[in-house]
Order: sequence, then C-alpha cells, then structure tokens
Amino acid sequence: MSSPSQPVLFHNPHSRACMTRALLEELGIPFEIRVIDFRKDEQRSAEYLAINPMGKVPALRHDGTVVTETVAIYIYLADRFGAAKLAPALDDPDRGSYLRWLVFYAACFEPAVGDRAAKRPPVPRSQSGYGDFESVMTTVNDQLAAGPYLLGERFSAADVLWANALRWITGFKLIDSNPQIEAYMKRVLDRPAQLRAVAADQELAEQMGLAG
Ligand SMILES: N[C@@H](CCC(=O)N[C@@H](CS)C(=O)NCC(=O)O)C(=O)O
Repeated sequence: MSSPSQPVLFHNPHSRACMTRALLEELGIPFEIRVIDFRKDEQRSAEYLAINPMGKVPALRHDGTVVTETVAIYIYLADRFGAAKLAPALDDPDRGSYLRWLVFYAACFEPAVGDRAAKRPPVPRSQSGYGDFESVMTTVNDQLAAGPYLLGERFSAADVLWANALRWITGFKLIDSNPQIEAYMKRVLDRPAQLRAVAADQELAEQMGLAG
C-alpha cells in the first residue's frame, strides 16, 4: 500500500514511460509502479482512460492530482521533489534555459524526428513549429558540444530527459548518432540511478514475458 505522498507511475517497460522511471530513480524517492500492459490493451481500458484520456503512458498520480505528458511530469516531479536539486528554482538564472530545453524536446525535437521517420513531406519552414529538421539537430548538437550538460556544468532533470530520449531515438536509428551525442549519453546514462532504472525495467519486461 502506497502512502498518499508517494507518486504512482502508470508504466510500461517498453515505452516512453521509462524516461519517467529514470527521473524517479534519479530523484531517489519511493514510488509505485502500475503496469499498463499494451498486449491486453489496458491503455484503452475505461479505468485507464479516466486517468489519461489519450490512452498513453506515462501518467503520474500524486497527492490527488494526475499529470500526463512526459515533459509535464518532469517539470512537476523535479519541482515537487526539489531536495534532489534537479530543477533550478523559479528565480534561478538557469530556470529559463532549463524550461527551454525540456519544452524544446516535446515541441520541436520529437515532432521533427517523428515527421522525418514517417517520411512526411516537409512543409515550408515558416509553417512548421520546429522550422526544419536540420535546424533542430544543429541547435541540439551545438548545445551538447558546449556541454558537458545542457545547462553547462550543472546537471539537471533536462539531462535525464534528453539522454534517455537520445538512447531510444538513436537505438531505433531515427537520427544519426555522433561522438558528442554518444559522450553525452554515456555521461548521463552511466549514473548509478540510470543504471538502476534500466535494470529494473529489464527485470519488469522479463517478468511480463516481453522480449528484449
Ligand atoms: N506525448 C506523450 C507520448 C506518450 C506515448 O506516445 N506513449 C506511448 C508509448 S511510447 C503509448 O502509450 N502507446 C500506447 C498506445 O498508443 O496504444 C508523452 O510525451 O508522454
């Protein structure tokens, strides 16, 4: 039985929800996992649609509220569990850059990668919220080159998001990797909390009988 202040993650070990588990591990807080089994279509059950009407994971329930969308969950958790210092405070000069990189992921990077993977014909730059794929990649690569983290010397929840996203996006070969992406992923993903998250999800996938 979870305490009321313990976050509950609606999760599947073969999904973007792994990025949220990675953050929960990094925050070092107790949390509960509720598995949503895609093979049983549990994401479209009435019970789950009442939590996330989009029928998608992750979703997070905490203290009587539900948060959906990975980036919103990141902002929520890193602020709520501030003792871990993964989010710059509201009045910290790094706050703007921190929010920028979190939102850039969902607003520009994922749509750019998704459109390209689906071979959707590009629309004129001025009609696309992300401009074009090349500008997105140049922006990301330039920031990673400045490093070592997105906020320079300061590690934050934005790095947990980006390193985990780059892991699956390069893993599925949706973008070409390069030495600086590899070095960045290693820097973040070799952290003990990140290794714990991967091991826990591998174990869960095995328990569920999922391959790979
Ligand atoms: N915009 C959402 C995307 C969530 C998403 O696409 N989740 C996928 C797994 S990676 C899902 O739940 N798929 C199940 C389905 O659509 O049936 C976020 O960032 O959290």
